[in-house]
Amino acid sequence: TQLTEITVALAGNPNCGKSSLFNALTGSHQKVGNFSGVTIEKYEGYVDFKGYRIRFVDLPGTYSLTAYSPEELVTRHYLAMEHPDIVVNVIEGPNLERNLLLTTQLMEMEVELLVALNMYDEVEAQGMEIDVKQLQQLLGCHIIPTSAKARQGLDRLLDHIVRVYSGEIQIRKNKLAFRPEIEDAVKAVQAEIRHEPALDGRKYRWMALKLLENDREIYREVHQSPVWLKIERILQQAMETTGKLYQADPEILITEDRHALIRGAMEECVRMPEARKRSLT
Ligand code: GDP
Ligand code: K
Repeated sequence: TQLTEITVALAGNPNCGKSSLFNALTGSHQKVGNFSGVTIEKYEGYVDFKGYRIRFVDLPGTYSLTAYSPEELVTRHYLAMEHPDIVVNVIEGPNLERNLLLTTQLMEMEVELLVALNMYDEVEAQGMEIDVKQLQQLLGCHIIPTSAKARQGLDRLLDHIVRVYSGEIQIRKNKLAFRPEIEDAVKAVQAEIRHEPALDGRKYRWMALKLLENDREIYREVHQSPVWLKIERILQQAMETTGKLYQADPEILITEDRHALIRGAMEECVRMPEARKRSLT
């Protein structure tokens, strides 16, 4: 019998335990190739689970999704163009705060997101307390504590992948909302991108956001299109508005708003052990 296939991309910071998790999940069913056009290795593997063949693609480790490194470009290109069914964001639990920067950017890409809160054994060993339920609410995605090393949480992760794919479980998706002046500009640019037939089916909101961040790769894609003149005017206008109100460009404010969400999440959902609190001050 033919199994239904689910394609799952693994995304995470370097050293979050992504390849350990990939190995633990796929065992011997692996092959290695290259991402198209670059020398970055592409590990793929699968596991059969509850009547599905779950195919994993291990994306390069990245801290962010800007256009500044080949790893980041490969990762976001894969997410924007290959449309995996689900993205599992592997997070290094003990370094939650730093890892959440990538999470916010995956939220912006509006992918079907699951979080594997990895190295949960270390989280517990350090006495760090994470309110997983509350964090789920804030991020708008399911979070499954895992330990790739101790092979814990793996079946639960696979089970969530199947249930999210089949629509059995859903969670209100949180669009990361930026301050109103940014949101207004995003909406205006997004509407222009939508009018461009050459960009049909693309992630309009994400591209708009990237243009506000002066992303050179998305700029290269859009600047020769007939809608560019209008977009350029909107971007100019946004710069003037935020300059007056905040003495800063949209690019800076977008970064600030991401960090504000992360700070809020850390304050609401995480209690550090006394020893680590002391070492941070
Ligand atoms: P990658 O760079 O994200 O692929 O990370 P690796 O899979 O290479 O893991 C980085 C390090 O973390 C290795 O030393 C792993 O053995 C270790 N590691 C991975 N997962 C876990 C885990 O769940 N718990 C603990 N304690 N260590 C882990
Ligand atoms: K590695």
